[in-house]
Amino acid sequence: MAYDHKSIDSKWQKKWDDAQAFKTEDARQTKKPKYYALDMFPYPSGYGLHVGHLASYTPTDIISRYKRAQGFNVLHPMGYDSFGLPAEQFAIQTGIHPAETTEKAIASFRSTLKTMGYSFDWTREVSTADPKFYKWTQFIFEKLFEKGLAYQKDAPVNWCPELRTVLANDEVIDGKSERGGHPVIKVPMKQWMLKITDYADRLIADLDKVQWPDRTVEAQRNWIGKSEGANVTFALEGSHETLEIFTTRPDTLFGVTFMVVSPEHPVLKTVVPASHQAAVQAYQKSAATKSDVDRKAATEKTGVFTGAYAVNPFSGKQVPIWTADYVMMDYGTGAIMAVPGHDERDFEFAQAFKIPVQRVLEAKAGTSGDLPFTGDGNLVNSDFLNGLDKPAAIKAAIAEIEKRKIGTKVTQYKLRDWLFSRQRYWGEPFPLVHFPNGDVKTVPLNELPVLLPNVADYKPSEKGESPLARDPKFLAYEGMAAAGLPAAIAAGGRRETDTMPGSAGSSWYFLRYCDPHNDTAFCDFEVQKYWMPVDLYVGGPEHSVGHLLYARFWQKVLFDAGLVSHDEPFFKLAHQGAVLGTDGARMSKSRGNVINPDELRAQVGADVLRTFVMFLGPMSADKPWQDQGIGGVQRFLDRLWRACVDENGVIVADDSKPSDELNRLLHKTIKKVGEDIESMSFNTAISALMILLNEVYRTPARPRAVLAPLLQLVAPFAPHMAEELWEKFGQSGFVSNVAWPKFDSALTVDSVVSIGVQVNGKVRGVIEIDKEAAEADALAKALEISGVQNAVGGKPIDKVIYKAGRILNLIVKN
Ligand code: ANZ
Repeated sequence: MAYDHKSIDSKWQKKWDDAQAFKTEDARQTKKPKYYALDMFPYPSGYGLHVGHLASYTPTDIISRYKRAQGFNVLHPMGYDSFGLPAEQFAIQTGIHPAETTEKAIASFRSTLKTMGYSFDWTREVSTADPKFYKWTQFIFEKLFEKGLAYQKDAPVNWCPELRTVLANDEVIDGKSERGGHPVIKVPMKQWMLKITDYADRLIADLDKVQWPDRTVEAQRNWIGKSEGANVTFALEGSHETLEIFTTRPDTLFGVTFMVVSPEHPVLKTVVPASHQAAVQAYQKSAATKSDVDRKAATEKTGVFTGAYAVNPFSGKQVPIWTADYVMMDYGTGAIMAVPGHDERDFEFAQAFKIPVQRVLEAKAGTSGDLPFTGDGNLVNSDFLNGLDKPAAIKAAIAEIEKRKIGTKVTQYKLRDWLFSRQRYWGEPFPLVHFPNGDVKTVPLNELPVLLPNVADYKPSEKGESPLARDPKFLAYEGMAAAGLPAAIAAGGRRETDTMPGSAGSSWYFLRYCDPHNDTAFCDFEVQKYWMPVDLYVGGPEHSVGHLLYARFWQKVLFDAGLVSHDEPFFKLAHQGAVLGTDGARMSKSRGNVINPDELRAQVGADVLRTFVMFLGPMSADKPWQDQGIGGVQRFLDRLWRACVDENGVIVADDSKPSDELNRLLHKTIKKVGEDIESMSFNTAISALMILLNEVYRTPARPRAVLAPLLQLVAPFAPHMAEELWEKFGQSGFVSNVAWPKFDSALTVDSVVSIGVQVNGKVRGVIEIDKEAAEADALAKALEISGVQNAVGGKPIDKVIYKAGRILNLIVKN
C-alpha cells in the first residue's frame, strides 16, 4: 500500500477538527505555562494564499506543535486583515461589493490553511471587518481620542489621485503608492492624526526589551530618527522678525556662511525684498511639483538667494539667506544654518553657488582641503570654542546659547504623527460626531459599533470625500453623544465620514485572539496578562516599520490606560525570507513563475509541501523554488512510510533492540531536532531526520523503539503521515499531543575522543579512547604507539599527568 495522501490528509484534518485537538486551554483554568505563536494575519485578497504565506505559517505551526508536545498551552490563532485598500481595489476592479469579495476570499484562505494541516485554534478566528471585532477598534480609537492622542489637522498629505485617497508615509515608496505604484502628490486636507510622536522616546528605549532581528530594530530606530541638537534664533537684518533653525552641530556656529529656508517656509512671505520676489516665487512653484523623495535624492543642488540677510549671533557677521529644496519644511524648523566646511549637502550647495567655505574644526593631517570635514576634531576660528573637541564644543555652544536666551537644547524626531483617516469606504467608521458648534464627541460605548453602512456606490468621490458622506442615513446623528447640547445644535450632529486606515485593526488584533468572544471588553485583563506578550511573531520584513511601530504604539497607549499589562506586544520576532520563482525572481503573475499552493498540495500532499517549503533553505533567507527538491522530500516521507508498514499497510516495525550506534543516533537526533526547532533552523532539523532514517535502513531490523520516537519528531513537519503511522503502531491519542521524546544526554555526546600523548611535554602521538577511560587504560594504549615508545626509550616513567578526555603527559627522567 502506497502512502495515499489524499485520504490520509483529510482523515486526520477531520479527526483534529472533531476532537478540537488544537483548541487552546482557557487562560483562567489552565495550570500550564503559555506559549503564544503568532502569524502576521493575511489580507484576504481574491488571489488566494501563495507559497510565501506557507513559508511564514509553516514555521509557526511547527513550533506550536513542538511547544504543545513540550507541555505548553499554545495559542496559535489565525484571522484576516480584511479592511483596507487591497480588498477595496479588488472589489472596484471586479464590480462586486467588498464585503462579498472579502467573504469569498476568507473562505478560500481558510480552506487552504485547513488543507495544509495547520494546527490553529479555529474557534479564535477574527476578521477586522467583522462588526464584533471593529466595535473594539472603535473603542480603542475612543481611548486615543480621550487621551488627546487623536486630533484633526489641515495637513499637506500624500494624495494619490488614482486611488483617490491619502496615504501614510510608509505607504508611499519613491513617490508612488505602495499598492499599485500610482503617483502620489502633496495636497492640503483635513485629516485625523494620531500622536505617535508623543511615544517616540519610549518606542526607541523599549526596543531593548524585545528580541528582534538587529536590522528590524535598526529600521525602527531610523524611522523614529532621534537627533539631539539645538534650536537657535537668528536676528534678521532690517526686520523685527527672527529666523529659528535646528542644528545638531551648534559647535559649528562660527562656520556658518549662509542660511537656507525651505521653499514652503512662512518667512519667505515677509522678508524677501521686491527685487527678489519673482525669482523666489518661481523657485517655490517648481519645488511644489517635486516629491520629498525626489528632493532628498536630487544629486544637483538648486536654490535661489532671497535678498535677505540674517545675523550670526556668535560672530555678529551678516549671513545671506537662500531658499533651497534640500531643506524640508516638516523637519526641525524648516530652516538651517549652513556650514559648508563640515556638512556634505551645504558644501555641494556652496560649490554650486560659489559661496565661501569656512572651516572651524581642524581636520586630521592628510584630509583633502576641498571637501567638507565631517569627522571629529578640535575647534579653530571659533573664538571661545577654540581648542575644544567636538563634544565639548557642542556642550559649550549650547550653554552659551541658553545663557544668551537665543535658543535651547532640543531633541528632534523624523517620526511624524500617524495619518489616520482615509476617504474610502472599506474601513472602520470613526465613532465620532461633529456638532454645529464645533464640538466633536465620541459615540458612547453602548452605541458601538458604528456600523459601516451598506452603500451601493462605494467608489471614492473625485473631491476626495468618503462614500459615507453620500449616505444621509449614516450621516445624521441622534444618539447619546448629543446629550447635554442645546436642541438646535444636537439636531445638527453629523457623523465623521472618513474611515480608518487598514493598519487600525492590525494594530491590536493579537489582543483579541486572547479573548475573541468577549462582548464586554476588547480583552479581559487577566486573560491578556496570561497570554501577552506574544512569544514569537513571524511575518515579512516589509512590515519592519509601519505595522510593528503602530502596534507597539497602541499597546503602550492601552498600557498607560491600565487596560493591558505589558508595554511591548511582541517579545520575539522573526522574518521569513521571500520564496522566489524558479528563475530566482519574485513570483508574479506577469512573469508566469507563480506556484499555486493548492494545486501543488493536491499533487504531493500537505506533508510533502510543508516539509519541502521548510527544506528550501534557512527560514530567513530569500530562496528560489526548486521543483527537483520536492522529489527528495517525497522520497524521504515515502521511505519513512515503508520503514513502518508493508505494501498491505501492515506494520513491519519490530521489537528488536536497536544497535548501540542507532540508539545513539536516535538520541542525538532528538536533541538536535528540538534545538533546531527552537532556533528556527528547520532545514537542518529535516536533514537530521533524513540521516536517522538512512541509518535505520542500514540493517533489515525495523526497531519500533527508534521508529516511534522518529514519528514524533517528524510530526511537526509532516503531521498527517505521522498520525496515520502512530495509529497503525497501536498508540493511543494524537501523536501531535504526545509528550515530546526525551533524550539521554550521555548518549548524545561522542564518548570516544582523540587525545594527544606527550612525553616530557612534547606531543609524540594520539590515542582514540573513551573520554572517561581510566588512567591505566590510557597509559596502556599510549605505550602501544611507537613514537611514544621511542621517546620513553625504555626508561622508567616518573610521573603520569592525565586529564580524562583531554591530555596524557608522561614524565620520564633522563
Ligand atoms: C549645521 C550643521 C553643521 C549641521 C554640520 C550638520 C552638520 P539629522 O541628524 O538628520 O537630525 N537640517 C536641520 N533641519 C533640516 C531640514 N528641515 N531639512 C534639511 N536639513 C535640515 O540632521 C540634522 C542636521 O540637518 C542639522 O544640523 C541641519 O544641518 C540639517 F557640520 O546644522 B546641521
